[in-house]
Amino acid sequence: NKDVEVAQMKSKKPLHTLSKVIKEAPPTKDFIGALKASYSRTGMPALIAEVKKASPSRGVIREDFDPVEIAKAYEKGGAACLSVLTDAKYFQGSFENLEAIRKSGVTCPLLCKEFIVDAWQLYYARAKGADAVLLIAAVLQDLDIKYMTKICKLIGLTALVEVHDENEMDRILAIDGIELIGINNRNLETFEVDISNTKKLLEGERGDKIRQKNIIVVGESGLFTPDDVSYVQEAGVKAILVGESIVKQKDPTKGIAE
Ligand code: IGP
Repeated sequence: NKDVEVAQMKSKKPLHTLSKVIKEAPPTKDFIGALKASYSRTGMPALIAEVKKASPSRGVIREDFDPVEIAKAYEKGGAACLSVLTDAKYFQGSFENLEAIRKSGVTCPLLCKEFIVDAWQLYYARAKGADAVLLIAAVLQDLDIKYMTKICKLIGLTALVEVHDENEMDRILAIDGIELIGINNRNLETFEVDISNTKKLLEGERGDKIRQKNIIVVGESGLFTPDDVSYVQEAGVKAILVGESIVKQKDPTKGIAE
């Protein structure tokens, strides 16, 4: 349970300690800027490449997992941004991985992939080198999302707000100041993946509203082939978040498998 884990971490690194670290830390990198630059340079959805060792649905994805080597390969392969899993219980990730990648000379903006349930975690992620964080609409109330996106702005973090159904999308579109929305094609309860979910949530009035608000949409999960990428691009995404299909490749500089 995240709340217990966070309470323990909090007692070791209280907010006043983290504030000091953040004050002395270099400024964050422009996550959305990097996505836009990549999209306009290539005409293809910008790649957010995920450093992911394991998942609850797949078990261990890559045995010889070296997070820094994989991050470097992704950057070399043209990723616009990286996503680093920090959750230990389900994904065998860690904040050490995030920190090590930040310190390794990799220059891509970094998304901290964590189940955020407490605003303290935003400060912690920032202190460990994150430029962006994930806020999951399925686990947060509207008020939490409003409050957390404000804190993110204060400390220089970009918030990627994740939705997976129409109801969550409508909730998020009713909140002001959201700049980046991720549509998860994986149902977090059943683990079922269906990439038509991205298309479904971008149709009609929802799509109109997203364009009016200049929100960048990220297609997340279950993208394996160039056809999958074209499909979500046609649906309206300007960025994609890809883990499994690239993390398991012998040469992760190659991007989505041909
Ligand atoms: C990557 P995939 O199918 O390419 O490995 O998926 C990413 O979308 C997925 O890891 C993810 C995720 C999340 C993980 C999306 N939302 C929330 C943990 C928590």
